[in-house]
Amino acid sequence: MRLPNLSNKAKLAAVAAIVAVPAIALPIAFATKDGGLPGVGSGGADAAYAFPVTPDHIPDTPVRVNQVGYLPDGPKRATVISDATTPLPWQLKDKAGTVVASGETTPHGMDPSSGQGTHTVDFSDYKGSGSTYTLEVDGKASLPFDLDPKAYRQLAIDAMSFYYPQRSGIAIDDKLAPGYGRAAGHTADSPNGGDTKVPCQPGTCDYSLDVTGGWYDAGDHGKYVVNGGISVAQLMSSYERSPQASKARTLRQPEAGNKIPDVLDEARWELDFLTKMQVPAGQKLAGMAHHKIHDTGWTGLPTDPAADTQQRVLKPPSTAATLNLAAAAAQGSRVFEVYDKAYAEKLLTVARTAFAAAQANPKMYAPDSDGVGGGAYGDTDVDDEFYWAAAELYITTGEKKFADFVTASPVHKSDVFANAFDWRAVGALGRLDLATVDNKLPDRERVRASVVAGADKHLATLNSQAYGQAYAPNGGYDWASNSQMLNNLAVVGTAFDLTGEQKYRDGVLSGMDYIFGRNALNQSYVTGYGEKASKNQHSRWYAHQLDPKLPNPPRGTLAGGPNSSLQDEVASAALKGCKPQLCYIDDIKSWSTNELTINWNSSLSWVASFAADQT
Ligand code: 9MR
Repeated sequence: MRLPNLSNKAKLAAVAAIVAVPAIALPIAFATKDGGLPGVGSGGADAAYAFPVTPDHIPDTPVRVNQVGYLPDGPKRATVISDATTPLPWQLKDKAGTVVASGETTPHGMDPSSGQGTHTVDFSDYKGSGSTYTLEVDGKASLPFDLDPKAYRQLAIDAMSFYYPQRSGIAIDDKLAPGYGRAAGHTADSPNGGDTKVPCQPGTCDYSLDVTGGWYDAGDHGKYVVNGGISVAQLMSSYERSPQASKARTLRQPEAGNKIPDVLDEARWELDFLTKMQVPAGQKLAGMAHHKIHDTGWTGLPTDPAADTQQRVLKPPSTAATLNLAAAAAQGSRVFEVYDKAYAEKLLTVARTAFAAAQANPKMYAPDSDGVGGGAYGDTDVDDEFYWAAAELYITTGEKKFADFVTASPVHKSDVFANAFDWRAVGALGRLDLATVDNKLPDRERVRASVVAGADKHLATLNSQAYGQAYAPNGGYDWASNSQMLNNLAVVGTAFDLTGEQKYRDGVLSGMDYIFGRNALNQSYVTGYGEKASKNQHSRWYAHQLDPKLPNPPRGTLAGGPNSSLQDEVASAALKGCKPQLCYIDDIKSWSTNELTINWNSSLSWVASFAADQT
């Protein structure tokens, strides 16, 4: 269940209660359910805690459920840690403790992703609704959860409202984002002069650009075109799959109420920044996009964006960034067409110019080695970026030359769903849009079938896993495994949109359970959602763990999640030898397992809005 909004005092009482009671009595401490937003205008120091963060000591339980909830007409699955080889009895109890359904678990055996003996429970047949249910197996109770048709409605809003306090170049209004108000970051009056006149890396070009605005990438102060592009694209795709629902969704942002869907207002904030990263006309590489802009050295934790004193630098253009800009701007052009024709035209010009520049400079690769002061985002295979950009330009313009480019691309017939898509592998973004957004590509039926085939594979994966996750890499879990599995769920969700087949809807809903607590750590990876939720994601300004005066990340913030490579010191000290699912620690210094980013919240936003629409 989502924790109720509480005042500080009430929260402390609830925390005391939760710590004092055994797991089985937990529901009583959380008998109140409230789906509302924290009071707008309630700003000030207290407001940072307008939603309760997880107390530090949640009693553990071997019964792992989606701590947020299940849709009454959706699948309801859980996992139990047990080495028993025979089925165990389970009971579903309502708030009053009455048994409303019962059955037996299915032994699933040793789960390689966690090293745990597991059983699964399926209580989908129970169609009741209400708050504070628990699942008991062998006398042990799960954390409480709701059965609620609206279980995901607020999440879709929160996941997308994550972007406003992530904005650069604008003061964050505490009335709109209570507890998150802060001065504008990287504006002209910033200690380092901000992003108004950022010079090129010495020796690469001799101009400066105004690259103010956009979103900070993650917990750092950098802004990176490839990551910005896929994030904004995913937000725009959530709009394109469901314009009506998007229009009805009010986000916490200054533009709310301006007659443009809020998700598009948020997208525009980033599109404007991406556009500023384009090399101006008259310069040697005109039309290309600079790969990234960040500090010359890593800023420390915590550092408010407005307090950054380090020199900012514009990194050289890259083909990947240029094509990313082309794709995002082309998509932006068509979604803004009905709201702002002039802006749509401007974006299309940007996209065309970028695509042509990339064709003229097809091998300007950003190196993996450039990771000081900001992430590298290196990429030496840009066939997929070319494909995605051409696909978006084709869908927007209908021009044959782009269709020809798409159909001639080696990516067009490759299995873009073999692995999860991300900032480096973007072919799937083009394929998904070619399948779902109206166009006349000659082999469109084959394109659509390829999405369904990709979804079938992810569905088979999630149905085979003890914890139901749509992710089973060979070997360990990758950086941002949570985003990867959510992106796999987006493919499954798209198959539902294409076919209307129930199994795909069930797959998405069931796959989300992992993110919200049906996992080896009993961990909800989304702040403010679930009894035991991530709250210390790596961030320079949501650094509550380091400075109690600062807030935790806003609710609806996704943590990157288990990463077998343990690249940071905290994770490598605490988690050495971990099984993939256990390679996670909710510590602000564990940037390789516990960061927050714009592209991970865009995965969450897409899937959450899909789930919200299933009511
Ligand atoms: O998300 C990125 C991940 O796929 C890469 O493996 C990793 C190392 O290059 O970088 C991640 O991106 C980080 C970026 O470089 C800087 N901002 C924070 C990002 C999330 O950790």
